[in-house]
Amino acid sequence: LYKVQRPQGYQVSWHANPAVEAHHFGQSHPMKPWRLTLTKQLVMAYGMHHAMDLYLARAATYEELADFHESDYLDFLRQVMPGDMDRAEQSENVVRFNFGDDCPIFDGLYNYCSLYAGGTVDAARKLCNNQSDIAINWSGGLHHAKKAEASGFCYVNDIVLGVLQLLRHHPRVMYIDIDVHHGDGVEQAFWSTDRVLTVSFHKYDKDNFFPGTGALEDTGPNHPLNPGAHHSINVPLNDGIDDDSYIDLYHQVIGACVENYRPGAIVLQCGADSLGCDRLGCFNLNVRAHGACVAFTKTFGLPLLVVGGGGYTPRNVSRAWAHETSILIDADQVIDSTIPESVAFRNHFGPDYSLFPPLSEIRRLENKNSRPYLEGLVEAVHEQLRYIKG
Ligand code: ZL4
Ligand code: CA
Ligand code: ZN
Repeated sequence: LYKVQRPQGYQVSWHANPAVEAHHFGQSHPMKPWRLTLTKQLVMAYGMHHAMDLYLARAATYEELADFHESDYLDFLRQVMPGDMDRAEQSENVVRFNFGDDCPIFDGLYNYCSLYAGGTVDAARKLCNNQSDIAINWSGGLHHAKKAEASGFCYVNDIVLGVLQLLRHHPRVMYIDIDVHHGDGVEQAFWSTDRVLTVSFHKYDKDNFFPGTGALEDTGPNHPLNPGAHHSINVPLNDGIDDDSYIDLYHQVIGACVENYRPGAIVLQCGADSLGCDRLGCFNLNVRAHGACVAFTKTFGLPLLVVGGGGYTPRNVSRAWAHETSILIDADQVIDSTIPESVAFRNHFGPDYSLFPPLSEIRRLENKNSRPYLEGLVEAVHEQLRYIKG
């Protein structure tokens, strides 16, 4: 075990319920809650749990879920059973609420949803009570869920619930999403308000990449008197973006957003499907570059709610989230890049047993984001920020 010194001056809290990890979306479904087990094993093998306050996440109550979701939808979510997908009397709701291959009905579905949502709500409340400065829920980050619809492996939008908690104490909250997919559910939930600035970086290809939204031009409601106008920021990217371009872009976009909007708290969705070698993703980031975004976000010293999200190559998801945990507790400089001998499931990390395998080399992808294209994105975002004053 490695000795990690508790950093002086700020508290990091970890919110998780191991019951989340045991749920299965079904044979060959890309979403594997088991990646959370792997993450936790790494974090513990490095001794990072000694430097955080550990909380067992409660299940969010029905009423808490109803802060965002419609009761018709929650009632269905609460009572469906595996098999209902093919049961005639349920077929209307299965279609209406968008259940199917992406969002299957599996054993314990409502339990799964209420536990990951409970973690994010708890985390947000710890930040509001000043009992935590940085609160982490790697099981959250399910950014596609709508108020009455499941979408893209997401059923309950824990991020929206967390932001709603933070809005009770902070006039302005900024949401940042580095998942390879567009954070459409969060954007939509806060589309018409200037109290939340949403920023998503994602692969954008309207007809060929899920969910097909998040164009640069989609900046909020078009009516200038709608307070939400200009308060959605979209950074649409092409395949193969590399470490240096992404970090540079992130610094330029997020630096300017924080400076102009002056949020009271930040919510960061750390979807790990933006890493190279992801089963569904098409970016070419290494673990260090993904982590550099987390590190930069932390430099503002604002209350920070960190959630997970996508990530479909479990060994790399756990590497990224363990590395990011070490950044958040200020221990990234003291932990060994070789994965500890003591870690459970260590075979998953071979043959290199490194926290930082060369993901960008393993599946070489041409960077289809030219310098001028990226410069144009930064220019457009800076232009948009001229309308925003916090
Ligand atoms: C799968 O193998 O692009 C689901 C989904 C289930 C198992 C057996 C069924 C086989 C890939 C994906 C048929 C599956 C067909 N199984 C799925 C338009 C689509 C309609 C559904 O990271 N088919 C939909 C959603 C995306 C679509 C991405 C990202 C979530 C997040 C946050 C959500 N949906 C085409 C796909 C498989 C499957 C294999 C799959 N689904 C890949 N991409 C999608 O942003 C957590
Ligand atoms: Ca995103
Ligand atoms: Zn994703």
